Amino acid sequence: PQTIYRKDYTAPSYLVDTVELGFDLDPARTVVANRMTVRRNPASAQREIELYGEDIELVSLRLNGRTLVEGDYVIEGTLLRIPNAPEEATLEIETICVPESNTTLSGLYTSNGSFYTQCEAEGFRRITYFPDRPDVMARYTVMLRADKDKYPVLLSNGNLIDEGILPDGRRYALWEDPFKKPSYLFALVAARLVCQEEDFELADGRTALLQVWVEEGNLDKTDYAMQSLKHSIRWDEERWDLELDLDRFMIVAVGDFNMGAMENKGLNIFNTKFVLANPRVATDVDFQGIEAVVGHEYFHNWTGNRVTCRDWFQLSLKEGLTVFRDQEFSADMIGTNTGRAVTRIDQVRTLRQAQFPEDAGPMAHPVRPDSFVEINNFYTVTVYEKGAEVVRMYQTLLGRDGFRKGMDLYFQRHDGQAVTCDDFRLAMADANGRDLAQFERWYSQAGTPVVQAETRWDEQAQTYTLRLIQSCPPTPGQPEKQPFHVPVAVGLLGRDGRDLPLTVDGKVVGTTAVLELTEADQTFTFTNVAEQPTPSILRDFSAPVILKYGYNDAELVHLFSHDSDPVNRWEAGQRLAMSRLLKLSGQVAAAGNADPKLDVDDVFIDAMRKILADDTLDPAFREQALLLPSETMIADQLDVVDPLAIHTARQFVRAAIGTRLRGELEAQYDANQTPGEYSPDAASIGKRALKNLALAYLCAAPDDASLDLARRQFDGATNMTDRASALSALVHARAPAAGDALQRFYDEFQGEPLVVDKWFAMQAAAPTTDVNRVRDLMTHKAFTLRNPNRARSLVSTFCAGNPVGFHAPDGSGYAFWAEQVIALDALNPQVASRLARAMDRWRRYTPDLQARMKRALQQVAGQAKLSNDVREVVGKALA
Ligand code: HT7
Ligand code: ZN
Repeated sequence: PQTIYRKDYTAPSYLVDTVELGFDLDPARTVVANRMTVRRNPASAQREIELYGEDIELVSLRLNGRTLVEGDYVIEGTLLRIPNAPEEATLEIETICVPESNTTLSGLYTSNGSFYTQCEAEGFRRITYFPDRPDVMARYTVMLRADKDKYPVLLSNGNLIDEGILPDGRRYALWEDPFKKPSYLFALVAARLVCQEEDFELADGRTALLQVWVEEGNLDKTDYAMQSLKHSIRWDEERWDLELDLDRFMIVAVGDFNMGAMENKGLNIFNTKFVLANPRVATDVDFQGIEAVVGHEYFHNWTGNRVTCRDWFQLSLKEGLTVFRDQEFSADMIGTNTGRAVTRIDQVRTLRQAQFPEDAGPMAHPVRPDSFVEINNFYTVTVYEKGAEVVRMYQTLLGRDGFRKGMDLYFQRHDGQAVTCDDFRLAMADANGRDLAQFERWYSQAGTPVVQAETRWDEQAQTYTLRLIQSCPPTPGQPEKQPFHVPVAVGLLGRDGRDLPLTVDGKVVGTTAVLELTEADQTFTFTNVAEQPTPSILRDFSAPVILKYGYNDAELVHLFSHDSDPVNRWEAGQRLAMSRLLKLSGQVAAAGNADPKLDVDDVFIDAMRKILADDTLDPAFREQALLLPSETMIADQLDVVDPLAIHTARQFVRAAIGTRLRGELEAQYDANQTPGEYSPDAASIGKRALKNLALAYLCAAPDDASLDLARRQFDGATNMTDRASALSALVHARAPAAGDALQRFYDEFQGEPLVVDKWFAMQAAAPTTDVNRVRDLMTHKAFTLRNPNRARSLVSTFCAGNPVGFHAPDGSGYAFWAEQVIALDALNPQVASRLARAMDRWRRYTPDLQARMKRALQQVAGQAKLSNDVREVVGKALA
């Protein structure tokens, strides 16, 4: 496959002003008529019209009314070229596609018999021939025609101009989008749907019609999505002065979807998982996900749609910025300081769980990649989550007001344009009179920087010096790195646990100083420091780096008990836990079949006890503080990964907490009940989280009383959060009641696809589940590989979320992985290629596992027929 390089970018040869699309929708043969006006781009030296098309049949092509024949145009692969084209032209193109056979879910496809589109990144070319690149922005008019009974709802972007019945009895609808947009934002839906709708008053007094469209039978699950949409609109108005620019904003839920949702202009299409919720079927995490994703897609209307990307290398321009915006939205919706901190802790966890490993593996790439084979492989945690961290660092460096000035200038300069990450950085710099040239390295250099800290208190001089040394490991294609511009937020705790006032460069700076680390090795001095402090470094996780500092247990306990920065308070607990987990997994690995004689010290257990029982702390924070680093995070700290040893060690610590804090856990279980009507507010969610973590710990060292507690919670639960948590506790504890509970759960929820996904996922993740059990589950009548949510719930959860089962010593998990990647690739390369990434870190495992993983990778790589998506991932893994 061909590699595409950022450095090879050239401007489009022709621009498109208007596009008129006519669709005669038929699952077996949809005819698409495309009439567009094009003109030569003065910024391009190229004189040919270049159009892309994929998996579509070209019926006719006319230029200024003249039918072109082969020779007038040339088709090479997906590129159609028209040489010797005039300065301006009207192109008329007729093509045919087959939506019902489109299992890739890219382009126009059917789901449960209805029509949906997904055009990002390069799906529009699967609908018609077009200069399908984000820097070609045009105005669209769309005529939809379809059977009136099967497809009573016909939707597209923008405003509904006309609708009715055609002489032949079919239904038609004419839509016009007043804004020019890139082709990846085009969408249509033709379906039998119902909607919840509302008129909503915007800040400038206009009224917009808001609609949430779902299949019949799901109208009892749309309230939260609608509420989240209204909150999003209000938040964008209040925080950024950004208004909805359309009279109508639609959300449509579809059961077959590759990702979470898509921000098509005025017609957002969502995976049902991020729309449908009520307390019976959705957990607290589901409700939070809906709020975040509804917000995210809505916020794209400005950051992505009004100002879009010049090319796909700039993807983080819209995704990093929009993730940052949705993170801020979720934090503001909670409002309290600890609430904000808990959302921040979640973000740090995601980075460590998924982005740091990506940055250290074969798919490592900069936030703005330099090359790709398949762009769909670059919708990554690096582009999204690390990209959001990069945006957050501007705010940390410039302050909230400075960041806002930068955003205002960005929109002022670039509204209606397709731009680059550099344009965003320059808007930030210019609006604040700052030089942010070095900051560019966050976009161009891959890898997670390591910041090593050393401190010295000089009692005589009353100074405290902090030496920071930064480095960044090599990544594919980037052997050497230059220093980053790193904001390091620092506080100093006195012996009494309180923050000391800070003086830097003779200036009193409050109790948290944002130091700007720009050199490889730099020393900062705090003056007037009258006692030996405990440093709290990288407060609020001020940069996406790995901080190394030789904290001892006493310092960590001090921070864990007192740090005014909740993120670093949590971090101290994670460090205490991680040191124990690493030591214990080493012991297990070294013992082989002998008894490793494990033990957990009182210092750790007492620190956990203190936090658990501290009723002055929010339950949500306590839950985060008590949650151990995941098996993936532990593995990431080790040179040689033995998944079973890690699991055994972590289970041992969980069981130790369950046994030695039994009384406190039971007390918290009782104290954090949420009787009465279910509500997904932050306080109630925090209580349920702490209560259910207490239950999980109690069942980690299962005794009859704890299992009985879980069984009773399962039987009596009035919401899905409590029900699923209890079921999971029973399944993980291998409780005798687990089998019966699983069956009852399935029986009750078999009509709810999203709950059936949970049912599969819970079993796939259980350490007791091996490949045979997964194969068994694949024969269940509810299983299909064709639906991405279902395939992910069982196959991906097992391969990426069940280290013990997946890494079985006989390699059976890897053989299964190879089989499923190959099978899925024939249906849906995007889903297959995400599954393929479960093997990314194969070189870090024990030699025996490594050899087996390599064989499985080679088996996939050796397939004659493989998508570019999967070939790129396995190729890079083996390189
Ligand atoms: N911008 C959207 C990306 C997306 C996507 C990309 C490739 C293939 C399918 C897809 N569905 C959605 C989602 C977002 O970040 O908002
Ligand atoms: Zn996005």
